[in-house]
Amino acid sequence: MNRRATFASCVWVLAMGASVAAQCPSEGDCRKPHAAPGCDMPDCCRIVCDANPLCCELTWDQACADQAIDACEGIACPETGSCIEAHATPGCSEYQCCDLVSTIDGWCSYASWDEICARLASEVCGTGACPIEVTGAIDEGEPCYDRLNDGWGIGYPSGRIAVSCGMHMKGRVVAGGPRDLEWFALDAPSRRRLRVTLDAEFPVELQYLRGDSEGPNDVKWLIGPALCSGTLMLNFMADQGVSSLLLGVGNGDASMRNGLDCDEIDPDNPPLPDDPPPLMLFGPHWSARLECLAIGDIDGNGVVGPQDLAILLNAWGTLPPEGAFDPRLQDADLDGNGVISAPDIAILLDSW
Ligand SMILES: [Ca+2]
Ligand SMILES: [Ca+2]
Ligand SMILES: [Ca+2]
Ligand SMILES: [Ca+2]
Repeated sequence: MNRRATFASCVWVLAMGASVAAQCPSEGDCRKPHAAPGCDMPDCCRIVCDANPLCCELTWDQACADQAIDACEGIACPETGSCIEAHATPGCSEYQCCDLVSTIDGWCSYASWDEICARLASEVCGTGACPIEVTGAIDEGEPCYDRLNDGWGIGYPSGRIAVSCGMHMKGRVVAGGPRDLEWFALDAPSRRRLRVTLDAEFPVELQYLRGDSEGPNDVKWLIGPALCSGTLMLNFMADQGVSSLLLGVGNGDASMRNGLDCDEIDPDNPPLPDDPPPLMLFGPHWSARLECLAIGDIDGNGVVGPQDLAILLNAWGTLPPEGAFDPRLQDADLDGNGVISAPDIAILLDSW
C-alpha cells in the first residue's frame, strides 16, 4: 500500500487526442521507426499523430519515434507481459484490460505491473457492468457533487446516514474527483448484532470503523467481494458506542479513486462542449438493507437455539488473529472481549 502513497504525489495528466487517426493503433513499436504509418500503442499513437499527422499518413519515421519517447512517457498500453500475471515492467499485453486497470490504478502503467495490478485485472477485465434494479428504497439524497454523507472527511461537513432496524436505502458512489464514501451510523448503547444485505454495481469496499470524529479510530475489517458477484449478505457485531459502516469502491487491496465520475451535471460547474464524457467503468448504484438480529443468533437464521450454541462451543477459546479484520470470526464473541468463553454462553442463553 506504501507504493500508492508514493505514487499519489506524482500527478500527471494524460492528454487524449481530440481527433483519432485512422491507423491508431497499427503494427509497429511506437518507440522505434518503421516503414508503415501508425504504431501499436493506441493512446500514444493518437497523441503523436495529432501533433504530426504524417506519422499516421506516411511512415513512422525516426522523428515520430522520438516524439513518442518524448510525449508518451507513462503510457504503457499495450506492453509485453500477461495482464493477469505480475511482472516488473509497467503495462500489459491486452490493450483494453491494460487501459482499464491503469485508469483505476495509474501505478500499473507507470511503475510496474505488480501483483495488485494482476489481481485487479483478473477481477475487472472482461466483466461488463452489472446493473441492479432497486425498488422501494429510500434514496440517500446525496448529489454526486455534494458530500452530505461522507463521515468526517477533511473539508466536508460531517454527515452519516442514521440507521434503523429494517431500513432499506439506495444511492450512488462516485470515485472520480473527490472520493465518495457512504457512512452508516451504527451508534448504539450496547453491543449488538446486525445484518447488512448489499447490492452494488461496483467492486465493494466495506469497512467497519469504531470511534467518533475525535478518535481514536479503528478500522476493523475490509471485505471486497468480486465485481458482479451478486448480493452480499453479512452478519456482524457492532460495538457499544459510536461506530460506522463505510461503503466505497475498492477491493481487498486498495480503494479505487478513479473510474466512476458523476453521471449528472454539476449546476455550478457544467461541462464544456469539448469535455470528454464521464468516466464510468462500472455503475455507481448501490442498495443496502440493515436488519437487527438477536445478539445470540450467530448463524443469523432468525432464532437463538442449539445451532448457535454449537457454533459458540466450536469457536471456544481466543479469537484467531485474522479476527481483527474479519468480523465473521468474532461472531461468537458476544461480549466482545476477544475470547469466546463462559460469559458469552450466558449472553446467548439470555437471548434464547
Ligand atoms: Ca453517495
Ligand atoms: Ca457519500
Ligand atoms: Ca440462530
Ligand atoms: Ca467473549
